[in-house]
Amino acid sequence: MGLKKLFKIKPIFTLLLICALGGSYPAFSQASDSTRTNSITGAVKDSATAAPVTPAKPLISTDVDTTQLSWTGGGIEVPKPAAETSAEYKSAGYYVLLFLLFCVFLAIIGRVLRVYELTNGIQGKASKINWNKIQSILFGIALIAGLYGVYWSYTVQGAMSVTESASVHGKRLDFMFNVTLIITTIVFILTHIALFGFAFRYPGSDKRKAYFYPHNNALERVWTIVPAIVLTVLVLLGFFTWRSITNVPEEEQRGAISMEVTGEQFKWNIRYAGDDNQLGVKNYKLINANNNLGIDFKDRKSWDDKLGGEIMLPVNRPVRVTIGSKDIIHSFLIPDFKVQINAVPGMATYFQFTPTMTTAQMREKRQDPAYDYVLLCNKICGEGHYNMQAKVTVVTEEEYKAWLAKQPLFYNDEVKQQLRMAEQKAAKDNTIALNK
Ligand SMILES: [Cu+2]
Repeated sequence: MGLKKLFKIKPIFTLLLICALGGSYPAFSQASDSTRTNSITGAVKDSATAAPVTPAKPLISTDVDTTQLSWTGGGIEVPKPAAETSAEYKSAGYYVLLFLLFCVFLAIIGRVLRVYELTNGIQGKASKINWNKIQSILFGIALIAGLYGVYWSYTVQGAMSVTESASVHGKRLDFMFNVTLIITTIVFILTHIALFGFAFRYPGSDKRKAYFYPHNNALERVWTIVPAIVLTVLVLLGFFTWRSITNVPEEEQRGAISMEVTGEQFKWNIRYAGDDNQLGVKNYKLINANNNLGIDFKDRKSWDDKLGGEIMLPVNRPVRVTIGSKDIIHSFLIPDFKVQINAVPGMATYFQFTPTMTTAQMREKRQDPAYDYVLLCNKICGEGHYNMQAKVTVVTEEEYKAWLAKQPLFYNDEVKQQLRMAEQKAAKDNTIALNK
């Protein structure tokens, strides 16, 4: 297609764009209105006063009457209230259209100014607009706005996303994170001041000629060697920190409280090792309705193993978690302790850590009386992934002991009876076989 033809279809394109944007917006507002009236609070504020209109088909499905549902956060079959997610929702298409419209708007301004300049040229007047100056000012504005944006995101969003760790090794990770953040922030700010600052300070001018400076060995050496040293330090720091977290000496392993967490779609099964601090062996072939984990009860170590409905840990005591999975890969994540490792079917992974703050202390520190540590799955593992979590509570040693004493054994009377029956049946089969 020739360029001239392309220019002819431009106005048509603009018109279509505006129509598409205008056309899509009422549908969005309708969708957010209907979700608001359908929300669990049942508040009918805005639409009650509005004139009754035939609703346009909302882009977001609100077929589920959420007034009839109670959101318990429990089972996966309960749909999430639409109001929580979609009241402010606009699709990516909406923003793309908005961006294109903004570009068209800028192009129109550019054209108008061009016409103004051409008219001036025809009338023999010199151009009054100094584009170089305008661009340099825009660079200056971009620098200040950008630096303010960095400051804002560090102070507002940084405070939300980076929290102080409540475990021993977590403090080391925090230190590493801070060192990296400080170094990269300094480099980021200096290079951007140079980049935008020079463009602002030295705009193009007829009176000045750029100095051609192709090479400087000393400079090359500085900006190669300095980053190489800094990166080496960061990588080695990471390497030794990771080793210290994952390679725990054997006597320290034995001194830690032993427990096991097994992931499955979509929950965590928690097993405490009991008085002997040793977990009984498991075999996936033994998994049945009564033996969810496939514990081998022939192994005496399993007799005192305890079932935990949640994770309860004593403060300042190392705990060694054996992590596994019954079906697919999950990921064991406790954000406050900076603990994360994959839960892999068919192999055990381990994480040893020491909590340093009880739940009560953390609540006080955060000034949030309802705050709880939580174990999450950090691998998107299916439709119920979002709900694959378990409460983690850190208490004093005495409280922990009292709690553990109350937890039920895996090796309970029912299991014992079933094992006895299985044994009797096997003996009977054996005698029948011998008599034949
Ligand atoms: Cu999962």
